[in-house]
Amino acid sequence: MSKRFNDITVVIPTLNEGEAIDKVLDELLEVGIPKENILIVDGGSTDGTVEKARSKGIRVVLQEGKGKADAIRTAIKHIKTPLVLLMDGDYTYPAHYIPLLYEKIKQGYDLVIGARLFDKESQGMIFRLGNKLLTKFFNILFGTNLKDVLSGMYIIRASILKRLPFETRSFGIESEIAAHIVYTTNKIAEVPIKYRKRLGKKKLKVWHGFLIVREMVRLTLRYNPTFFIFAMSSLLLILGLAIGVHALYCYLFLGVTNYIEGLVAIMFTLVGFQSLLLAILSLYLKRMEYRLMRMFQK
Ligand SMILES: Nc1nc2c(ncn2[C@@H]2O[C@H](COP(=O)(O)OP(=O)(O)OP(=O)(O)O)[C@@H](O)[C@H]2O)c(=O)[nH]1
Ligand SMILES: [Mg+2]
Repeated sequence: MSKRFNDITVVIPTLNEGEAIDKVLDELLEVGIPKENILIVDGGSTDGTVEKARSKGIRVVLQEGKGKADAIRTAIKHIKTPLVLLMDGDYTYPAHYIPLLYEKIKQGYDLVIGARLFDKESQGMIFRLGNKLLTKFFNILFGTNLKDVLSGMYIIRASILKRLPFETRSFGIESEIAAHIVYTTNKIAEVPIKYRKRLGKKKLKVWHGFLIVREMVRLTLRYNPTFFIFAMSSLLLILGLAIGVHALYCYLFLGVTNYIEGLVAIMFTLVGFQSLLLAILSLYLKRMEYRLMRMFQK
């Protein structure tokens, strides 16, 4: 048998994927993933998912806590290989892309994301648009240029997964992984993959999108606070200048002197300007932290 995938564990979080799990596992075995390197982390399925997987001789563990993030955290305790591939148990991610992702991570990346190419059949319009917008939002917050930060199929180094703070709940876990790597080693690559229509019932609801936005904002506070100081101070500065221009216009052209307005304008402008300097300072601190981290990692 191929020794090729002996250093990787394929982790599949499942919650009632009875319709899909057989096909997902067959496909993995066809690609050459050794049986003992597949791990299912189940969230309490009641539709025979666990039984079906076990009857194929696949290792199944029951997750601690709740949601997909806790399932991944549970998986860590059972992983002995240096690489981990995550994928959904809903037959959306074709296993034959695994060798491509695998080759890519061997080039020295820490995270290789299977970036989904959506079409009309595989995902409804709202979910396609939602995925695009969320990835855009992430790119703005973290200065990245990713195509699909929320993909459920990715290879990551186990050592990094073990160091992850796991502060995100449920479906935001992919953005936490990406944010963590952007601010530690920044070795992320993407490989385009086809995406299929899922079998069985979807767990992700539209409102999860808003939760993911909230998690991304929290991640920014943790990993990229400069962005916040920068945004707030720019807002103050713009507001201060606008009020100032208005006060000046009233004074020069209408002959109205508004002291309060003038005072507010001066205060906003000064505070905004000073915070902007602070933002620049924190940017330099962040850069220093990044350089030091790279030095220690060498
Ligand atoms: N262990 C565990 N797995 C879960 C839980 N919730 C969802 N999953 C699994 O996580 C994977 C992702 O969930 P999906 O419903 O496919 O959500 P999605 O992939 O974001 O969206 P679609 O595939 O487009 O429906 C699937 O394999 C689910 O079975 C959970 O609470 N615990
Ligand atoms: Mg899915």
